[in-house]
Amino acid sequence: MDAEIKTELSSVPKVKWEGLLRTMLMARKTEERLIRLYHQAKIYGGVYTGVGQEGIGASATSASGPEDLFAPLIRNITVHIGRGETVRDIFRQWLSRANGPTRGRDGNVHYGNLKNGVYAMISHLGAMLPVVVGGVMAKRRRGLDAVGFGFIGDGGTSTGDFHEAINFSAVFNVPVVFIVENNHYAYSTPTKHQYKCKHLVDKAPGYGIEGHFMDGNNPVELFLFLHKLTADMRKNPRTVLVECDTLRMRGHGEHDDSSYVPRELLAEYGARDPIKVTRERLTSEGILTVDEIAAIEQACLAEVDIAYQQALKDPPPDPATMANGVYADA
Ligand SMILES: Cc1ncc(C[n+]2csc(CCOP(=O)(O)OP(=O)(O)O)c2C)c(N)n1
Repeated sequence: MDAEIKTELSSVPKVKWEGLLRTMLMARKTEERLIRLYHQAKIYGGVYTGVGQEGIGASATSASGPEDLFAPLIRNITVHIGRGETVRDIFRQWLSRANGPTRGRDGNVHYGNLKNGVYAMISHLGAMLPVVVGGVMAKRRRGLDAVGFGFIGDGGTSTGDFHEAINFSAVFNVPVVFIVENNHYAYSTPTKHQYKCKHLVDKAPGYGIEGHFMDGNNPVELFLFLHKLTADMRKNPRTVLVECDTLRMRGHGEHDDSSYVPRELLAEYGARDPIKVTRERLTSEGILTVDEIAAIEQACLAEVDIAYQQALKDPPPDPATMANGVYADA
């Protein structure tokens, strides 16, 4: 590792590194519990996780500022956690509780929290990208220092909405980072059937913007990069495409055994698990000790345990309120 990066690492406050690790660990522990709940038939609908991809959302939220806006997708639980959502509310959402973010209504992944600058996603891939571009424009017109983070998968880049959003954003120099999480498969469709270019980031010059290809499983480097990039985008507003290479370590959802993903590929990326990579790097650099990391992990596990026990006890929505919020009040 070169001296320049070493200086950068130690120039970041320790609390930031703790936050990056905590977001990933909290996400992993929460999703491990959600997977179990799914197999116990306690979840209504599917369970879609970001296991193996935690470094991307965690790096982006760690690099973000208070006015920033996020459009996460199904694999970005780290965005919710990194922007301040409680795991108690996340479990309430997945268990369809009346006191959860969507009050036990709508799909379990369709939640957000505007107080945290996180839009609730809808399922149509690409559809949230123009929303985050418009949200950032609106905030900046009010003089607020907002940068946007729009998440999309390799498959989602084939949608018309992706093209329209990135082109519009580029033309108007809206400071939005389009983060492509390239996890090699769109459900069972491999990337060779998705696009013809070598890397998706090769599309950036066609939009007249800069593009960066990053290792999505190296959160330390990704955080440092996004931190620097977004600081610069605040001064010099522009749209940037960042492709993060990663792999989905579970099925598309828990109903899917992902037998179409070669086991060697899973082993290769499993050996570069983002949490493992971060742990090793932060300890070898002397930023955090093994004991400090163990304490963070224990605290996450305890919080997840309390949160899910609480959510299990919380009430489901009252059927009498079924039509509430569907029609405008007279
Ligand atoms: C516009 C649109 N087309 C199809 C779907 C159905 N669909 C849901 S997830 C998915 C695969 C998405 O793959 P990718 O964008 O690579 O994201 P990943 O699931 O790998 O994170 C598809 C085709 C959808 N939700 N929206």
